[in-house]
Amino acid sequence: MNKWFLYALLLIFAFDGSAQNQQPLKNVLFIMVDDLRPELKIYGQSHIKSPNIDALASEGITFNRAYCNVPVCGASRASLLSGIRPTATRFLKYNASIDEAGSGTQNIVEFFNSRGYKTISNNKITHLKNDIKDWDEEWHPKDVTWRNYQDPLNRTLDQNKKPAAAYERLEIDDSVYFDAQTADKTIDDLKKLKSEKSNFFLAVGFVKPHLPFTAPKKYWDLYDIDSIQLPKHSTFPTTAPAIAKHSWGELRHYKDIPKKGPIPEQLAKTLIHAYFASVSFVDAQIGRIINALDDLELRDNTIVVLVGDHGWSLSEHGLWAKHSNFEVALQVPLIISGPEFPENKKTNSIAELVDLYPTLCDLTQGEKPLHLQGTSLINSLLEPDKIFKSSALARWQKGETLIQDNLFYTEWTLPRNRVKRMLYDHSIDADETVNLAPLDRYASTVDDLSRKLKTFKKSFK
Ligand SMILES: [Ca+2]
Repeated sequence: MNKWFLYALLLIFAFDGSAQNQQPLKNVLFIMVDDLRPELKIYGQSHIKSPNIDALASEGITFNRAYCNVPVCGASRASLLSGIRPTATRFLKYNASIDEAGSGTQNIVEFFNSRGYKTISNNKITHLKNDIKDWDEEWHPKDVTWRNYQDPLNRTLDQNKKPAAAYERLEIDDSVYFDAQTADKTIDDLKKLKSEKSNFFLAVGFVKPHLPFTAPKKYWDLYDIDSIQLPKHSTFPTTAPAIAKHSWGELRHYKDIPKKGPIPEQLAKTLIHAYFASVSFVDAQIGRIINALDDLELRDNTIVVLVGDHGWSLSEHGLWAKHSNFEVALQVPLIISGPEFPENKKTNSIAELVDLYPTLCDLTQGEKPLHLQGTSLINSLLEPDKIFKSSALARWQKGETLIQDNLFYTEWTLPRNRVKRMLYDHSIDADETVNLAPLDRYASTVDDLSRKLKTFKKSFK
């Protein structure tokens, strides 16, 4: 069938529910990777070795500009899965619950259940276990603690609630770690789903490269630590407001990480090495699942989504971990591959994680629930060379970031009506090193962005 004819059909199905009985429904394999920043070859960074993610990108559309709506695990996932944006009173913390979406919302699992799909969650999709009660099946690998250390000392420390290592490099089989077990379970599911002929929404949550960076040694060996460089700008911008800074307590919790001040250079390089190894480990597991999908001949009827829950600082701005309004904490990798989309394409049109739910409604020919606050990305999938969306809105605690084309504007409204602001123009300063907000010549730009931010906020409740 002619490719353009297929695109036209997909558009008709997307906007005309009456067509839904005329074509088999698409399955969805939804892969979420915890704390995966878009430091991947496909994003122009060459030192990460992720051949399986690269291959998936070559079979679909890569979003060069995808952003989370809140840079912390639980809140980001609850927002994505409910299709509702975070506000000052909703989706604030790592352990946010989808129940904060309030009544009258149909979460994405209910959406797929109502349409006869089999819905399965393998490991970390919601941050809290059983936060969504609607899955046909929710599965988690088992260990004494969630950190899943294998080194005996780390295990003992962790079980006694004492800080253990931030990374682990053991000559050990992949299968001892949760992510390999999650891939095993997912491959078994695909086989069953194929034989049952069920339509499925199969959600797979990998937990690396979240801390601690535990990856078998063979993945560390893919990298030469001497070739690992610290980011060009590893200090906090002197022009940025202090409120933009945080003390990255998430990393400092671990053994041998300084409780105050910067991380010594060699340790910083080791942590970056460990993060890379963890990404390569997860990449291998993703490859196993995609291979199974191909081997089972399910690919022609399955949409594959690969996404991270938020970004991560590896010492950019002198910061580590998530929890900030800098782009490095907000940007996520996003790849969508489906039988009817162009292959090996990238789009510069903006995407937000809150857009995924309406996108999956369109891609599976379902009517979008009225409560959804994002916008379907279907146009970007069909015509990746065009810009359909040029803004995004994210928040971290009291800081709200409006991304408008190349401008990244953050505003904090504090007690006694004090306002702190931060502005970066990515066309001249992609690393966000000089805060332009205090400069007179940017006063009208700041006013304009501040107005747009307030208008954007008024567009949803
Ligand atoms: Ca996360």
